[in-house]
Amino acid sequence: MARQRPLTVAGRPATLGEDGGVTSSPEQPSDASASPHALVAELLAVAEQVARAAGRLVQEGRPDVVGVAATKSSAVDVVTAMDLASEDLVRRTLARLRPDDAILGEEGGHVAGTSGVTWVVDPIDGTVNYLYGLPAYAVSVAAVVGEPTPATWTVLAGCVHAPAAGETWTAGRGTGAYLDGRRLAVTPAPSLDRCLLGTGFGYVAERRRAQARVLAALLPQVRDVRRIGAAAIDLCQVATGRLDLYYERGLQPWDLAAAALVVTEAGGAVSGLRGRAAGPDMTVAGAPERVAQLVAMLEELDADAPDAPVADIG
Ligand code: LIP
Repeated sequence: MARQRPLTVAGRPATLGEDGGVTSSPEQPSDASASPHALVAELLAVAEQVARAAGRLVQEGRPDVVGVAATKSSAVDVVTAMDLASEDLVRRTLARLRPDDAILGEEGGHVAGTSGVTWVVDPIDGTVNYLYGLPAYAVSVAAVVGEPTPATWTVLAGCVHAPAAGETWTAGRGTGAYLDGRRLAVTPAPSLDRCLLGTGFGYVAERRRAQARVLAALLPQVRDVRRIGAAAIDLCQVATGRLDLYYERGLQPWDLAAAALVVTEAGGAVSGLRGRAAGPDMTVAGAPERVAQLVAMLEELDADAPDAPVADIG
């Protein structure tokens, strides 16, 4: 990917500290609009505005019968016309509000920018729920700096807006996580056998076989399992205390960007396996001590092993 131009805050040069904090250049005059929190607040306001606008479109424009516009990894991995319309609205709105920023969207890919900020967008997370009229779907919008992949980015602000549920999660780096304005704090972890565990599955048969094996090993060891069908909502439910733990293999940057910040700003942990960051190989979220325990169990189960072809399993 091309090297990004330097980050700017209110038009002035800014630097990203090792802790992920954003600092405006010291030789520049400082004012409120150039402070790190001002940038986070500005990006968060844009994220929420855009997510709400797209959420309105998605919810109010849902036909009684939703058609499938295209398929992706398998015949059941669907794209609806509304996924495309929602992402188009998000892209047009961001281009107007933040014309120098890059955008990475689930349906439209990456468009380069010059500011150092990339918007990572899922126009409908939970598309199959949307298809069936189940309310667990959301628009997810996040602003990141650094290469827009979970291993390298720093997420500055994010919004997960679930219009049918009437719920909106927001988080700004260093400024907390909120559900509809109520500050969130991850609940203290119960023992694993009292944990309500969320997870999800891919759309390809080989992946699902492997995920079923892992789930079969975990299910007897927890309170119960929920499969909500939208990763961004699952992660936000962890931050809200409605799930104790969540893990899933196969998440993409747009599934994760906003919601992972909601979890960490609520005091939770979001991790991958074997010391790696959360990402496509595995994402585990919850209270930090319980995440460490689940990560160890998933490593032991080789939950990130390559999928075996279905024909080889017998
Ligand atoms: C969905 C994820 C979910 C996963 C589904 C699917 P989509 O994203 O949010 O966690 O289990 O298989 O990937 O396809 O609705 O954007």
